[in-house]
Amino acid sequence: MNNQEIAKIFHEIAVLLEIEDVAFKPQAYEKAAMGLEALSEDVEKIYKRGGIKELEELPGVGKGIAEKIIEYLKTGKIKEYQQLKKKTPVDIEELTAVEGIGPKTISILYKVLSIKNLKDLERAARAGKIRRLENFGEKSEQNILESIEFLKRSKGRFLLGEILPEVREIYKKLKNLKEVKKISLAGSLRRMKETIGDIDFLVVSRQPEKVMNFFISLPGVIKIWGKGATKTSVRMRQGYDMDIRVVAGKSFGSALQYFTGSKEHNIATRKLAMEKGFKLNEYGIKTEEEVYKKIGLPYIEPELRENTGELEAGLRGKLPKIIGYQDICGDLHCHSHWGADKNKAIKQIENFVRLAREMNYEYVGISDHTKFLAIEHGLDEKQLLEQKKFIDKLNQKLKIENCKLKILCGCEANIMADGSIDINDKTLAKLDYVIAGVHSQFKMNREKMTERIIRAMRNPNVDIISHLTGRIIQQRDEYEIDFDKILKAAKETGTILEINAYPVRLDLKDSNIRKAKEAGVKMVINTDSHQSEQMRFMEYGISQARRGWAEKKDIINCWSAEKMLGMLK
Ligand code: DGT
Ligand code: CA
Ligand code: CA
Repeated sequence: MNNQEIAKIFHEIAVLLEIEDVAFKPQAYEKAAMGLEALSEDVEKIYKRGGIKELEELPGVGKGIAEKIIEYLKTGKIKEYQQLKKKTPVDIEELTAVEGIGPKTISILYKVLSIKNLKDLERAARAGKIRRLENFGEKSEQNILESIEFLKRSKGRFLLGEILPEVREIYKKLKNLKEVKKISLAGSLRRMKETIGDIDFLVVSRQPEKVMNFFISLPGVIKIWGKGATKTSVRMRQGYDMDIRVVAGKSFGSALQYFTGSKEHNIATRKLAMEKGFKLNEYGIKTEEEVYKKIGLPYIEPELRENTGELEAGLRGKLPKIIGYQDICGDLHCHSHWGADKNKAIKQIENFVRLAREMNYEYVGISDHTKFLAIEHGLDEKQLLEQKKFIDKLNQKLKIENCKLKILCGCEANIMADGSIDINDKTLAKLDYVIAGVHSQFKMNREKMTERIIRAMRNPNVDIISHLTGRIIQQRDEYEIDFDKILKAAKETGTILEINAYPVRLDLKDSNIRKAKEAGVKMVINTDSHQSEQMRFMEYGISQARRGWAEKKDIINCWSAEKMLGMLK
């Protein structure tokens, strides 16, 4: 499609014109670019149908810009852009990605130091050349270097599970501020993405300066990228950035909808609005519900806002009723380390039980590693049965206390290279349930790995498959499998797939979950806790399931003990 390519050129023209100190035109190009991004029909088609007249009717497009569009359609280039680019031949996309670098800075850097791209910039900063420029100093040079470092490291993204607890503390502080009338998280954090680029707060206040002053003096702030009445950005000691935006109460809904994103969802909703004959922007609507209602949609949960079909589903009244954060009845993946130290493990199990009661669970399952995993002190057959006996006794004790919690005894066995399980069937059959997962030899080819897992699924004692991708986020890639084939086998054998809630793992990505649901394969959300407090990770598994459109009927630990145990038989 031509639209996105022309939009990109227009964005760059806007920056280049600003470098030239041209008034008004940059904003016009910026507006036109946004309009094009939101357009569903290719401009070429529009032009062929209605000529320049119809182009001029597009949002943000006047006569001058319409001519540029035609020039591009006819020649594949835009002369003005090429001339501007000749004068300032820099990589605009790369340089504007550095915090604090805008058109004015790009211009100075190019004119004085011939800096064209990120590499040039880093070299100059390291050589101490930036600080010698007028209006720059050691501080801005340091800022630039730090921002480049940040861009390089893990592409600047952070784990949801690492960030969320810290951000909640900050959220509380902001909420308690008397100048703050309303507050919400926005951006990828509100959508609960597995990794987060930066953190976005949205606030309603009549005294933005006070809010901004409080924000920049929060403990942990090490740098202020910019401070204004409507937006302020800071860097935290932990390495991530936080943005805060202040809006008027009457615009809270539209602003929240906009800043929650995703960008793709926004573009699609704005397109829908335009088709209905009005313009959707960040202003003027009080609640998100009203925003969606205006475009003929029911409320869409933030986790679904990725433009992967949620708008189409909403229009047809077919949005899923995704599981809620309070819908979980138990956790089936808790490690007690029975093989390492039995006395400690007993205490550990008691801790799991205590927390499970606190979390109002109906059941909690202990699933220790098995013997092949020697480094984890995996249990052999004898130890598994011994643990089962202990848990049976503990259950009796709970029953006497009139406690509704049931402790289940399972294991997390290993799927060997040939697909066999490292524990004999007789023992597996005696446990309440069996999880099996690949914990070794990840580098098999796709076909072999798929066969390996399917063979494990065909073992009638295996109920749940864990670690189906084997990835460790930002550390280890997924192993290769034919996911569709696995789904087919899971459906056939009634095997349950595990959504792992552990923050660096999150085996089963949102896209996997969505496919499993569509295939009618059941899933379980487990924390893989190695300490009782980690049972609180459940939330990250739930958010992953929500992002995968999962409903209560898809997730077996949203079910009562009776129904769930029936599934494990
Ligand atoms: P992140 O920070 O990379 O994890 O992802 P987000 O989604 O939090 O992105 P961010 O922080 O850049 O922007 C917050 C929201 O603002 C984003 O989800 C949607 C909206 N937004 C930002 N830039 C654009 C844009 O160029 N076009 C549109 N339509 N929306 C945007
Ligand atoms: Ca963000
Ligand atoms: Ca942001």
